[in-house]
Amino acid sequence: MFLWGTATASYQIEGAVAEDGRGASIWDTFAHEPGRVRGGDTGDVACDHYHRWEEDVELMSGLGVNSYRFSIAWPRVQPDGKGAINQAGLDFYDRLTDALRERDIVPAATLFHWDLPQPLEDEGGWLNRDTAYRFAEYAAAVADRLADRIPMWITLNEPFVHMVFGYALGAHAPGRTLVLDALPAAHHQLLGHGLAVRELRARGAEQVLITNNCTPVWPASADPADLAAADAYDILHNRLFNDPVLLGSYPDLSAYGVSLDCVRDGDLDLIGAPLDGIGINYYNPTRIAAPTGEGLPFEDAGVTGYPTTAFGWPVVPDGLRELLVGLRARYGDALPPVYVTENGCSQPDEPAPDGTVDDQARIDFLDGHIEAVERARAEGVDVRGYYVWSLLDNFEWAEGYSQRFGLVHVDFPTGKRTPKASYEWLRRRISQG
Ligand code: GCO
Repeated sequence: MFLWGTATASYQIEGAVAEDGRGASIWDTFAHEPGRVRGGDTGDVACDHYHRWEEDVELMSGLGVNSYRFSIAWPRVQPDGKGAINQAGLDFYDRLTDALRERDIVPAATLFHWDLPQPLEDEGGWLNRDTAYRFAEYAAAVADRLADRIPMWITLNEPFVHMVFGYALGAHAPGRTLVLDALPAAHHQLLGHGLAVRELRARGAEQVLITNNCTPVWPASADPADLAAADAYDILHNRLFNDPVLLGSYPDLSAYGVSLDCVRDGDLDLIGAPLDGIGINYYNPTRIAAPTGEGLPFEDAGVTGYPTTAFGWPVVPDGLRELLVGLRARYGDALPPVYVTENGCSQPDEPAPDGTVDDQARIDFLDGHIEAVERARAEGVDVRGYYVWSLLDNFEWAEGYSQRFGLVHVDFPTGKRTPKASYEWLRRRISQG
């Protein structure tokens, strides 16, 4: 059964950050630090999904999706990131899971979508190898409660983005600016993935995946220096996270003067444990040139000549086909079934005087990318699902509420939901199969 879904994440939609025993996450800390988030926005209330979840499930039911990808907030389950389990925190996901199943919507739960419990960050976060073991304990506690009713588990969301924005550049929580010294955060997240796979399997989890953010990498020219820079970026963005989970080995980093000294014997056997699928998040291709200064072995050359989203991201639907076909070419039989676990666009969506939201640009975006998935499937790539980012306009990390990705408009002061034109378009498109 092909899965048509929408995707969200706990800190971006839930709100209720101090309710029912939830502890602080690194995003609670980060968002409350002046200057970190556009407009001083925080996820304190967000879409108030924690209280309005039944309405949101009804919206999904009306959309006709047969799956919903959400994330479980670690700080709701373990406020300290370890030790005692907060049952009230698990109760919320229990209720949500049962409501989804009653409507024949397959729950797809992401265990970590960047809201690390602050006490773990206080001990080094993902720079600390112990965090990987705390993550496995958390995964076990959640699976004890929900593995019998959630068939699809995604351990991590985009470890690349979390490492780069959170630990290398500082644009996201926890706001570290370690540049290449952030690489241990990549390995420890992946180690946590491998340890969690073992715990999930031991509890009968039906499907276990990881979600990686991937991008086709285009060299700025055929100049050897640009080709080499594009290879370097492909290794950092894509292969550093796909190779270990699909091949059980890291790409060769020696040419770049870096090494993953934190890797220990046996780690890659754990990380390379077979998966039932891989989640791929796609937004746009990346064009890379040779560096003009010191530092990183590549430079973003920008993708021009395409329409752009409100975020300024180029809209290149065929990039998704290229990415999917490229993954199959690189990994062959090592590539498990693929789920596009995020694809969407931000647009300047505001309701017209009559209350409607005409987001034709999003309709065009989705139409083009769904067609790209169909072309990839016709070329033999085993794609089994497509999830739109996102069901609701939500907290877009450092951009706060300034970027609207939803199929449903959210008036944040009131929480009022308004399905956009793209909601109705997608409902019809899903009904066509
Ligand atoms: C990501 C995250 C989402 C984002 C979305 C738009 O891919 O960065 O998974 O949380 O909100 O992708 O940037």
